[in-house]
Amino acid sequence: MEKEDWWRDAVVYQVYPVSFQDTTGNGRGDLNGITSRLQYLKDLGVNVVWLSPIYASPMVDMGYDISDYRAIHTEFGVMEDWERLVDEAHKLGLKIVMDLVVNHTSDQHEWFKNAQSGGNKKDWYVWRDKNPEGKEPNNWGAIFGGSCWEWNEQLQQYYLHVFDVSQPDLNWQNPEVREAVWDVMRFWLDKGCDGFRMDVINCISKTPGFPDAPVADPKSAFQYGLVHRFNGPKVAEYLHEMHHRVLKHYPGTFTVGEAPGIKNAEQALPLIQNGTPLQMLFHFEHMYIDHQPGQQCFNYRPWKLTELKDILGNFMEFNQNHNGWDSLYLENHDQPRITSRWGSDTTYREASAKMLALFHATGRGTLFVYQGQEIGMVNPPSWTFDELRDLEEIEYYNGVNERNGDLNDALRQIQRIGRDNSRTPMQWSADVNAGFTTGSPWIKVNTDYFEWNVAAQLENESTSVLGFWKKLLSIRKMHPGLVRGKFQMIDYENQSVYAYTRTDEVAQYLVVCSFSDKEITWVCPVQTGSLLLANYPDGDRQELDGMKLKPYEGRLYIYAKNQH
Ligand code: TEU
Repeated sequence: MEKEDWWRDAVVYQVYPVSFQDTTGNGRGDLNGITSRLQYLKDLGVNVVWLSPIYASPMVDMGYDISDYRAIHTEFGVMEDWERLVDEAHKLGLKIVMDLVVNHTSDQHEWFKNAQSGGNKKDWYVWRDKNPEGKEPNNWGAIFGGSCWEWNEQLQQYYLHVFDVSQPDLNWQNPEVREAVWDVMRFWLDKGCDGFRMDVINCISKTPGFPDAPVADPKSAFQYGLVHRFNGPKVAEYLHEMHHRVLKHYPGTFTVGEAPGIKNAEQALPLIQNGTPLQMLFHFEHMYIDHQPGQQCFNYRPWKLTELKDILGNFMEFNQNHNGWDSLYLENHDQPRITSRWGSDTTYREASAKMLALFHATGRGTLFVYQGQEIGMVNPPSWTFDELRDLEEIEYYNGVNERNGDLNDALRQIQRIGRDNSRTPMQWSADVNAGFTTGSPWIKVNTDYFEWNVAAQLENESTSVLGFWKKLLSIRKMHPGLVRGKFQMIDYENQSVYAYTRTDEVAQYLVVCSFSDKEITWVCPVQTGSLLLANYPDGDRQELDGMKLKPYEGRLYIYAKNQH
């Protein structure tokens, strides 16, 4: 029998369908491609597969702009392909989680087409008159640039779009909208879908009265772009309604809500305590660590390891004391590759990819692995403007251009932090286009695929990043203390070593991760025990003055409690 809270132990693998596996030769991944790789995912040790959106969409925001919630985007396949994918997944004991994007629709959705011509669904979206000066109702900027308000000539009103102009926000205050969303959810759950990742779910309620944001220039800043547009007073109420109307009738359904702008665990708790209304959230605090406050991600801010410890440590410690639960992610389709970001994508690529894997997979929470992370994929070394596909990067580049800014620097920032870095095709083999497509790929393939690919790493499991991930996931499965046990940070002040223990009735685990690119010595303040896993072959060097840690060294120790 499956445990009621099975989702705590789950290892979720995020598939970005358009970049995963093409079977038609059109250069874009598809559902049959995902089905063909399910055995690979099973062998890796995951048990849930989350699909980024595969619904009908004009693809302005790569499927996060949905034009029909009940149809499959034609380039991904047809409904029978989805059904086969789910059947095959279930046969292997894998669950399929869908992306639920219901803060906004595409402007090509029938609902919006009806609304913008003044039909009976007008109030399904958010409309406002001009202000007394004949301008936009307030100074809110859209996350992808420009104002949040778009004028409609026919209705003589503006509609609200927190993201792109082609992504009008649904009006969640309207009970008909909520009813329509519950129906969409039931539709997929009845068809065999096992749960949802809910896109920007804390955006479904805005600050009442729509007051101005504190920053005058509405074009500036992503994080200010969250103020008043996210975390309105009704988020919890709507999600509890979702629970009562839908989720509780489908016990065991997996739920994770994406929640940018949730600043700490206290703020998250009402949405996840004891797994209701949602089981967990994706907060963004560790992902914002290298952003200038109040500015877009493209503006770099240096950071210290203790800041990362503050963010992640506080979430874990608070949640374990309050029946909350963490989601653990270091990559997704909106973030650059973690090995490039926090590790080294040159000299110490393999070591740092493994150290970050160890760090990631030994946290207290549900584990989310993004496609390609398991083989240590990295950002491509450079991007030209013509190679860019992501609207956020293109808007940013155009903005720099308009201000006569430094365009080479813009491309460097995009290479460092832009969203296309994680959207390059999955590197399956050394064959043409990394085995992703026989056609012409929709986005460039990282040229390092000759060396860095799944096939090569399967052949060298004893040394490869992929082999390391497999070991890690099987260890996590065999040692529940690493998932559910108590988390305790140790040597907090250290700016090079991130170390903690995880403890349950059976054992105490010690995780030691060096974020330094130099060899360092570390004095361990607790009992170490015996080595379970390390990312260097001779990874147990201890001398009287402490552990000798190589660049990006990571170690996992176990100290059994019945030991003396
Ligand atoms: O993301 C929300 C979000 O806040 C990020 O996209 C953010 O803009 C980015 O990380 C800043 O660099 C979700 C989806 O994951 C994303 O792909 C969509 O574009 C967005 O919502 C709109 O649906």
